[in-house]
Amino acid sequence: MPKLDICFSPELLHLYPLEGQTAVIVDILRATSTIVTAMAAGVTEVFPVATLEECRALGQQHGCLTAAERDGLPAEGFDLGNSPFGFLDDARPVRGRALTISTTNGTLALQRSRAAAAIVVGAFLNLSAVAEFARREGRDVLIVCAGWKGQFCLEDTVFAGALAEALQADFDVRSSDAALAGLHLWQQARPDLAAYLLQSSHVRRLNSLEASKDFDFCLQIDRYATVLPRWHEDRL
Ligand code: 3SL
Repeated sequence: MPKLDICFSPELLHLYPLEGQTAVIVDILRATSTIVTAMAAGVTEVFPVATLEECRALGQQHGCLTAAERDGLPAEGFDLGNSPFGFLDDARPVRGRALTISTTNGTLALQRSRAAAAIVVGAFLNLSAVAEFARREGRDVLIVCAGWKGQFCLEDTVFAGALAEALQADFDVRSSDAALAGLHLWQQARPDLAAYLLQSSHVRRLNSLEASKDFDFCLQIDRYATVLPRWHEDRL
């Protein structure tokens, strides 16, 4: 039976053999939720990059939309920040456009996971699409939590537990303490996900930055149940 494990931070990735695995990259608040929303809104392809300079350069090279965030705030000089609502605004239709995006932790986690055999973007918004993909591929799964500047994040780990639970009939989700911890946190959080995650430090950070409506949006399970951003060469 293939194994499922959780890497709590990109800083720990050197401890995990990514080769041959399916990597699910998670930054619930907000990068992976935003990427899923962008694709659901009709963005054709996404170039996730680590630095603002790359984001700017790729935007010019491909003539695509640019989105960037640093420390929870939209970075200056880009079309969009990192709010999913930026892609749902009728005044700025995104359908048919390509996008390049750079965020503090999420796009970095994606870049650092590139040794994996398959890389997909996971969020509560597309939980079922990710679970189905992992089942179909049948490889070991590593859920990579983007965390916050190298540190553990509650919301990413709770999502990892939800995915572990969805896959527990087909994957060994009990031989790693990290996966067990994710499952336990999800079981605690599930009865009232929003109330549970209100305790998280990033939620407090976002509230203080007046991005709290993004919080409720990003916790919707399977709003985009068939959207699956998957890495191909240099883009999703
Ligand atoms: O770090 C990231 O990738 C972001 O998702 C952080 S924020 O939610 O935009 O603050």
